[in-house]
Amino acid sequence: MHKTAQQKASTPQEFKDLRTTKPPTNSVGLGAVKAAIKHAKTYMNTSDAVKLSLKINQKGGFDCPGCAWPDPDDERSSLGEYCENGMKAIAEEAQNKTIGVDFFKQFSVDQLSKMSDFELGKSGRLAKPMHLPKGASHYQPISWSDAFKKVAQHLNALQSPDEATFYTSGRTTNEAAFLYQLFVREFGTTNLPDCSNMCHEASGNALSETLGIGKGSVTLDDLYKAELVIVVGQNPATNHPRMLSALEKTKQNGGKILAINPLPEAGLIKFTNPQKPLKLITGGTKLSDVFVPVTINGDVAFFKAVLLKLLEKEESTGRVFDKAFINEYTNGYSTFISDLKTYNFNDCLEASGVSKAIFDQAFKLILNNNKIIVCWAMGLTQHENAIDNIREIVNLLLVKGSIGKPGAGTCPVRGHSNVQGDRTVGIWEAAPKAFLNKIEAKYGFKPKIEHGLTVIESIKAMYEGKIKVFFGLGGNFISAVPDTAYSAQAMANCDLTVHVSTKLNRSHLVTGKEALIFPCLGRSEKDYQKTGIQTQSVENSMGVVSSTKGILEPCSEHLLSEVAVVCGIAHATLKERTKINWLAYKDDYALVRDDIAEVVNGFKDYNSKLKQPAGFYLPNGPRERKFKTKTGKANFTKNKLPKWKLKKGELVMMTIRSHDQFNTTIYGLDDRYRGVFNERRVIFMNREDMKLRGLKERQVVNLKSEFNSTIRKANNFKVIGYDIPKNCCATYFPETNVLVPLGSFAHTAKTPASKSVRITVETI
Ligand SMILES: Nc1nc2c(c(=O)[nH]1)N[C@H]1C(S)=C(S)[C@@H](COP(=O)(O)OP(=O)(O)OC[C@H]3O[C@@H](n4cnc5c(=O)[nH]c(N)nc54)[C@H](O)[C@@H]3O)O[C@H]1N2
Ligand SMILES: Nc1nc2c(c(=O)[nH]1)N[C@H]1C(S)=C(S)[C@@H](COP(=O)(O)OP(=O)(O)OC[C@H]3O[C@@H](n4cnc5c(=O)[nH]c(N)nc54)[C@H](O)[C@@H]3O)O[C@H]1N2
Ligand SMILES: [Mo]
Repeated sequence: MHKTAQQKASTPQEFKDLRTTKPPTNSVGLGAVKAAIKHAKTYMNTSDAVKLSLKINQKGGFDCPGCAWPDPDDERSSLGEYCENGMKAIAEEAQNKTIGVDFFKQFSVDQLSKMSDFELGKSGRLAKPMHLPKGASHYQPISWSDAFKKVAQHLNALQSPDEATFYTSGRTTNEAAFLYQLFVREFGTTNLPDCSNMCHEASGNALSETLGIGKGSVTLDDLYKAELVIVVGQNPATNHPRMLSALEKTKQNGGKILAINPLPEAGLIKFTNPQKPLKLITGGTKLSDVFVPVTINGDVAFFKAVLLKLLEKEESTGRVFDKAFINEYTNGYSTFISDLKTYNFNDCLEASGVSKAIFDQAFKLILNNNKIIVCWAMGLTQHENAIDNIREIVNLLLVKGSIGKPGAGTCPVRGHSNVQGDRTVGIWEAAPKAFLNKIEAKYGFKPKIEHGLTVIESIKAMYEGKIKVFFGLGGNFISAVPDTAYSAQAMANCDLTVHVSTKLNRSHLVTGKEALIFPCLGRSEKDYQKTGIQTQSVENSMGVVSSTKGILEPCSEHLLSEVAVVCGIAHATLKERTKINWLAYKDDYALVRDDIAEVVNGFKDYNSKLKQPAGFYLPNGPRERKFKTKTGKANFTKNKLPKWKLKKGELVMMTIRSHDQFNTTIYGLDDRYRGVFNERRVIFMNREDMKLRGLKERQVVNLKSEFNSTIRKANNFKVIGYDIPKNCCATYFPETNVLVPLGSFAHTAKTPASKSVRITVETI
């Protein structure tokens, strides 16, 4: 008997050997340097490691495939703009082991599914295209041209192009992403779900509505000039380590930092810059001036409490709000104020879970500073009321006039290294009409205008048999999405699932009736094409587009670039129907950029601008106080307090990243900054909540979530007592994605609410 899709999708439940220590309060420093070196030495050749570490994020080098944090415009450290987790991301990609035909002959799909995510990733780089025929137990080799034909046959046999869905993860470069969405639109659908749907979609929606652009407004230089940086719902020491160098500069220039997070994350407290030897000895910089241990999803309540107090001060002194800014640039102020007045300060403070003493300290910082930047990530976006979270932050910045001036503005800190760029060049199931018109004018076909399916809508459609082909450009869909068991069945219901990947992952094992793996080049590798080694480009979290060029030899001669894969499939599928010369693009990526320059705003003279060593900035209205919203002004909004209540015995659970993972790629089994070693199946709980339930440290429990009368279960987790607000708990993703209901998502953005899952803990 084959294992079921659900069985293959769940992570193995065996324990390793958990060790815990007191969590450190300092981050990075020598420990991070040592960890980076150890990792590189274990998985890479030494000469490759040295070559790469000198070229990461250097001008003319290659863009780190880790996070989307920007590189300084001017000086870059001679040690390499690297960080521990960037080094891990690169070591993961530049591994010296490959897996090819023999590997897949040796292990059946069922056997592979028994491996942990860590083991799957460590088996090596994918080196040959592979095919899992209908009913087969093992993947078999296939030639590229046969593989392209297979995809084409399936796509062309569909009754409607809308029976296919085309996912993108955020590592894909601008060139590959632009061509991919162009192919999908010419094929005839707008089903372009992407990892953004699970990530910063709510930021994009809320910022477009209020400020007229779905991106942040600040530059790195603004961070250096800010009087106050608020870091909310984000864990930079693990996920954006180079952000800590920027925060260190904020502090050196006299700025203050306010951190708002249920967890006292090490990097929010103190930082030792690894690029400054003296700091390694003297012990680093204290980062947060005030730390606010908000309850999970207590952010709207907290910011409302702040706004209420600010309003009180404004009404008594008249010196708190920036009235000149409000009058000239905003809309909806009086409605916002009359709505705000319907809330009671004490109720808001109570709902935020913050003590009055800590509130007062935080409030003072906000009251007394006028150049404020708010940085946020998944702690705000992965809730049902995510849009409200972000809009309330905008309200705060607007009353303070903290937008469109040096040292002030919005800073949604992006995840994947090119997730922002992918959206800019058209990976969007809801692309604006103006963009589609330009596609039509340039290429002569009519792209579909109706919105396509997001991630969770695609899953539902696959489950219901309405989607028959799933295509993934990068990523690890089954492990990244919510509701693992349901989603596994959705994958299994497809006729064909295809993944373009660098590494083996669980999505290759939870397949449709037939499946294909397309192994592709990674960022760090040279991309040889007819006109020479190709350069590509990416956009960082602050809207800077820069070039990236691999420097290592490809790990296998059978790899294709993502651009070549897209061109191959488009050519095979669209044949005579196409109006586009697909094969020309893969020989010379400069041609793709010429097209982007014509179709996408802000890319005029793309090819020549890309030659600027530090790249170029895309236009950004709010930076200049130009707000291209429906009202032509920056909009105040009315936001409600979230209304949900825990049932007796329930906890609210956030699913977060450990220090040793990049999303679903597990680099190792430690979470050093939280004092957890050699185990991922843990649940962090408040010690009083443990006592209430009679739970001891390391006791093994099962987790259960009940949503709309459906029960979901994840078994075998060890309890760790932790400094987390009462009624809150935390676990790692993807192990607990099985508990995240598909039906619980951010309104309008449809981002799964994976930071507010209601669960109960059962002893066994
Ligand atoms: N090394 C490494 N780097 C990465 C990634 C990775 O996995 N590994 N992932 C990349 C990607 S795709 C992304 S999107 C980013 C993710 O970057 P983060 O958003 O920093 O990642 P998470 O681990 O999801 O952490 C969420 C943080 O929000 C807090 N939080 C949770 N709920 C709430 C809440 O209700 N309110 C507040 N105020 N805080 C809350 C958590 O305690 C945690 O500190 O990182 C990117 N960079
Ligand atoms: N419960 C819960 N779920 C979450 C989250 C959460 O916080 N909690 N976070 C969500 C977020 S923010 C995100 S962004 C998603 C991430 O979702 P995804 O982007 O789908 O997942 P990743 O783990 O980043 O994808 C890793 C895989 O990408 C492939 N890969 C790596 N580099 C390349 C490359 O250069 N090219 C190609 N073609 N493939 C490559 C490798 O095969 C690797 O196995 O997960 C989401 N899921
Ligand atoms: Mo993300």
